[in-house]
Amino acid sequence: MSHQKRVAAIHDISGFGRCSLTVALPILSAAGIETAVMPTAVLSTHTGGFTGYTYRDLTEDLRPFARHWKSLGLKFDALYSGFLGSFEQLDIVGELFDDFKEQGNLIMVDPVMADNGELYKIFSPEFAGGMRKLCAKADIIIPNITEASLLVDEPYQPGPYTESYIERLLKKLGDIGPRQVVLTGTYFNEKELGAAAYDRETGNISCLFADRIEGYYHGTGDVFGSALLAALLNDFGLPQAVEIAVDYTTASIRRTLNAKTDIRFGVDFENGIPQLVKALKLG
Ligand code: PXL
Repeated sequence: MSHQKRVAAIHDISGFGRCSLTVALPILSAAGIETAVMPTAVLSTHTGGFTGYTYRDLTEDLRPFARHWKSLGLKFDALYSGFLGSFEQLDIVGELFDDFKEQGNLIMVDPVMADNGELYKIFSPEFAGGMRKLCAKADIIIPNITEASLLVDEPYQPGPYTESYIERLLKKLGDIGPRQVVLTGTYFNEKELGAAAYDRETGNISCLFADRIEGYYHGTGDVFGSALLAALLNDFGLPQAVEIAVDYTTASIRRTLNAKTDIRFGVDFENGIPQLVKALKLG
């Protein structure tokens, strides 16, 4: 058996609403991965659809956290960043990547900042430029189509998309620097929705779809990203890892739809963990 993989997950922790660390930690742990967390902020809920949430910024703690980890000689098989609340946090996480990058480890950036054609309210339009710089340090980035448009500085286009549009977007995203790009929210017709994956080294592009489920569910990007990383660290190739993550995310959305849960409350990824563990050939 190979050594147990270790990840550093760098996201906020939103107490309620199933996103960021409350999603990444259980999914990665269930996949057998030791998960260290660096909380960038503590909120009472995520910012998508709730008002009156608390927000405790932890920017000041990030460099001392990294320094302490470094002093312990810790090494990570992957560093996974998600929601970051300010330019300063982008800079600090960029430094952290420089400090913990090693040959063979994986830096995954989810450039959380926008969806459905709109930047999240707490960000200024300039934020996209800062996120682009962070993406340049990544081995793999996993934007949705809105984030992708911001990263390549093009106007957002609503779908359905053509294959040539998606291919061009993937290549432009690859030009930012990462070896691999996974574009979520890709669809060529109204019946299906999934993700497109591009490997710059091989030039391979693959698309994985599932039946589209109506409605907008919160936190699905974090469920997807965590499952994708879990599969990559369990030695699945990119297309297979994307397939596992698409299937797991879709099943989580379907359970949530069936339960008629408030879409702000996040998706029921918990009851899919046994299937995810099986798909990862761990159980
Ligand atoms: O899931 C993305 C996310 C993470 N963390 C916070 C958020 C969001 C999206 O809105 O608000 C605090």
